[in-house]
Amino acid sequence: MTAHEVEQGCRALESDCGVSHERTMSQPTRIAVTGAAGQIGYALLFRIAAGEMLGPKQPLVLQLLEIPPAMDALRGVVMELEDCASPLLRGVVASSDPDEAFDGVEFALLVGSRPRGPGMERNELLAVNGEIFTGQGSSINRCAAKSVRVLVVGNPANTNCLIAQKHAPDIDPRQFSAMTRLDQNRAAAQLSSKLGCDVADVSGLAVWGNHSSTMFPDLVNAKVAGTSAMDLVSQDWYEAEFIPTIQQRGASIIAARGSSSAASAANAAVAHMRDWVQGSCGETVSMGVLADGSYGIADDVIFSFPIACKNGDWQVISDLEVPEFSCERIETTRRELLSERAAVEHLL
Ligand code: NAX
Repeated sequence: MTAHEVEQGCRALESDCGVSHERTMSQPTRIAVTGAAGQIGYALLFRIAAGEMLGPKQPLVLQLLEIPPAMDALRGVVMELEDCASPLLRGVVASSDPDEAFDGVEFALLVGSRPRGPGMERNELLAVNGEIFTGQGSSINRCAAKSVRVLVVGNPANTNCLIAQKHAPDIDPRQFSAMTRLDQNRAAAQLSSKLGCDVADVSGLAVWGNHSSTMFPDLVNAKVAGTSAMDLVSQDWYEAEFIPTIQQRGASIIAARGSSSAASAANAAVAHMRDWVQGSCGETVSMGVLADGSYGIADDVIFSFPIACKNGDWQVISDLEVPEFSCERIETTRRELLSERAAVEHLL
């Protein structure tokens, strides 16, 4: 374990990060991961089992959901988890029954979804995946702990999250989130590479809107070692290179690797949950959450905002600068989310 990882784990014991104390450190926490035999699942499960999400003192039970044709592959993953002999891992449940996988879980990472097939229209993809997330939302409502925190990774993540949330009426909507942390990490890495600075020097950087090619990575409120990022880069680079690079990064990885990002997605999922539970210690993080009227976005959509996490909860960071240029891009991604919402209206 690196010094950084030890430090992250130890954050669970520090009060100034606003740590949630609702979990007792000796009782295993149940964590559901769907699509557990997939690429992201393979990069994610071992990191959770090693304590990178909930800290090095929190025992856990992994409850893994897959579809029946993938149960053999999942059996292999379970054997590998066993072979890690992780002292924190107190049990693994592998199931194709959502009610069994979500039973009593305090965390649910919804990774599994149907990939877009050849010739499949976006609306078809929304509908096919929508059905998965209606069922999983209902199952979470029936079977998970009422305090469950949900992260949707499977695409289209924002709208899948909205569907799951609508089917879990007994769970506080604030406990549902969609992942845009990978986009934020990509943006921080591109900025640090452009400026030749450490990625740790970048702060205040967030991604607004949908996890799609309309997302808006916002440099106006970002700082690099305390200096405004916009004082260090040109508007031209920001508009013509930075924003399109982040918006197209997923596609660039598919083109180069032949399959979509997996390790970096798993890394982002761990960071998203870790910061939500342990606090973001004053840092800005991007999370897709149910729009609450912040920055004038009051639609019933899951929208990524600049967020601060404290005491096991999150708040949209208010009073950020949103100039006309940013407003236009936020409006574009908002409209896309509304059109996705309209396409799945019958599932809500
Ligand atoms: P894989 O195709 O490798 O794995 C998906 C797994 O989900 C498969 O094993 C499949 O059997 C399983 N699955 C399908 N339907 C299921 C269901 N109803 N219940 C349980 N399991 C089910 O995809 P992978 O590379 O792991 O990506 C998973 C999802 O993450 C995709 O939708 C992908 O587009 C999305 N991503 C989201 C990102 C984000 O930032 N939000 C970034 C990475 C990734 O593109």
